[in-house]
Formats: sequence, C-alpha cells, structure tokens
Amino acid sequence: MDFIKLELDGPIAVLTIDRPKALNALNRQVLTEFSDAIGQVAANKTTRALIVTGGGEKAFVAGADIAEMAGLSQAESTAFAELGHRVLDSLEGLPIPVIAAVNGFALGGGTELALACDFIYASEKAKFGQPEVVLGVIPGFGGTQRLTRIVGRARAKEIIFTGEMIDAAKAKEIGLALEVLPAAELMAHCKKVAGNIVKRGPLAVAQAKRVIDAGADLPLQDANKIEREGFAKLFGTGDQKEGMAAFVAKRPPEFKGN
Ligand code: DAK
Repeated sequence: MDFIKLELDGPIAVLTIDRPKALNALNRQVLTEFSDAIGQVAANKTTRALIVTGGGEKAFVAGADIAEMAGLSQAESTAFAELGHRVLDSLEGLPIPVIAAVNGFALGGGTELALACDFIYASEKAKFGQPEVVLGVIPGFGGTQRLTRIVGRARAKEIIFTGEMIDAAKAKEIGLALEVLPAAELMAHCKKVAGNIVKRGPLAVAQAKRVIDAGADLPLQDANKIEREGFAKLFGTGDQKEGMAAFVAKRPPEFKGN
C-alpha cells in the first residue's frame, strides 16, 4: 500500500492515511487501499480497537481529491460516491470500536470519514468542515446524513450551507469531537482510551456497538427489543462467565472473546 500505513501488532491497531503532500486527500487509490486495510483489520482476530489518523503535521484528511474529482463525468461521480460510501460503511460496520484521532484539517470527506468512526478526539490544530458547496457540489460520502445525526439538523445545515471551517473547540461544543487535546498528546489520549476498552469483554463491547448503532434510528420500543436480544446473547458466553466469576473471586477478568 502506498498511502495507508497499518500497524496491526497487539490489540490496538493504528491506521494512518499517509499522503501528506496532498494533505491526505482521498483519491480512488487511497480509498481502495483504505478498504483493503479495513479488510485486514476485520480479519485480524487479535485486534480489539482501531485508531484512524492522518499522516504528517497538517491534516487528518483534507477531503476527497479535488484534482481527481474535477474531471469526473456524472457516471464516474456516481461510482466515486459509491466507492466512498462503501468504504465508510465498512469502517462503520467494523465490530470493534474505531476512534478518529483528528490531528489537523478534516474537511469534506475528512469530516465524513471521522463521522464514520465511533467517536472523535481532536487536536487543538484540528479544523472540521463540509466545504463542498464552495466547489459547487454537496457532501458525497454521507456527510449530509451522519453529521445531521450527530450535531442536529440546524447545526449540520449551518456547517454545510456555509462551507465554513470550525475549530476544535467549536467541534467539541457541538458534540462533534468528544475532547480537544494538545497536538502532542492526541495519540497518547486515543491509545489510553482504546487501552481501557480492550480490557473489557470483547464480545460485550462488540454487542454494545451493534445494539447502539442498530437502535439509533428506530423507535425506542423497537430499539430496546434489540438491546434485550443483545443482552441475552451474551449469557452463556465464556466472557460473561469469566467477567462475573472474576468479580465474585475479586480478581481481574481474563477475557478470551469467546
Ligand atoms: N484534494 C487534492 N489536493 C489537495 C486537497 C484536496 N482536497 N487539499 C489540499 N490539497 C493539496 C494542495 O493542492 C497542495 O498541493 P500542491 O499545490 O502542494 O501540489 C497541498 O495539498 C497542500 O495544500 P495547500 O498548499 O492548499 O495548504 P494550505 O495550508 O495553504 O491550505 C487547506 C490548507 C486545507 C485550507 C487547503 O489545502 C484547502 O482548502 N484544501 C481543500 C479543502 C477542500 O475543499 N476539500 C474538499 C472538500 S469536498 C462526491 C464525492 C465526494 C465528495 C463530494 C461529492 N460525489 C461523487 C457526488 C466530497 C467532496 C469533498 O471532500
């Protein structure tokens, strides 16, 4: 892979979009490599959390590659949008927690990529935005939908209609980023949070993610039914037995994810 670095050792994987000369902009090659990397993460049974970040000092991802998009026909633009959606859907669908470490510009497809992660931590240098209207188009990788679900309809419209960037503090204020860290502390913070998650029951964390996501857009009663089913599925697993036996024996659990 030319533009993706994937560290797969240990329980916390780190995926870096590494095309700093173009501020990590997403062209078809980057998206295709990203897709391959997600496949590798999914296939690696020792990986229990993933951190996604951008290479270099300036950017997380400065959007879809404008130079490549400029020449697309309508049919090619449909294929490009489908590729982007497919990749972000597979990122969002990973059964393990995915943390976005937004270390700089996250514009257009960059904000959309971060939104497909489970949550976002931002460096003080981060800038978010959906500047597609500046280019005469609209968000094409899910931004109109995922951003609206996170920050609400009016705030999403403000961001998308104006195309203006917002800084990390504003992103935190509107619930887009969970925390803002000094740049030098961002990865350590993400690894600390991921480290806490990977100590927990892996089947339980995966089930919690599935249930939260599956229920998010359903009426409460239907969503609660999904929770009840997810809760019941964990009973009888090795992790449930181990977690409860360890509590009773006053020792730390040793989960095996079975
Ligand atoms: N694409 C391609 N190259 C990019 C890029 C991008 N998005 N962003 C930056 N670069 C390149 C620059 O061209 C420059 O290349 P060289 O000139 O050195 O060869 C290099 O990265 C460094 O950038 P700057 O020199 O501009 O750096 P500055 O610090 O001065 O400015 C900036 C940083 C982030 C403010 C600026 O680079 C910028 O405004 N970048 C563009 C941000 C942006 O508008 N991103 C695109 C968002 S729109 C769809 C599918 C997808 C989408 C829409 C529709 N369909 C198919 C329906 C998604 C669209 C988007 O993501």
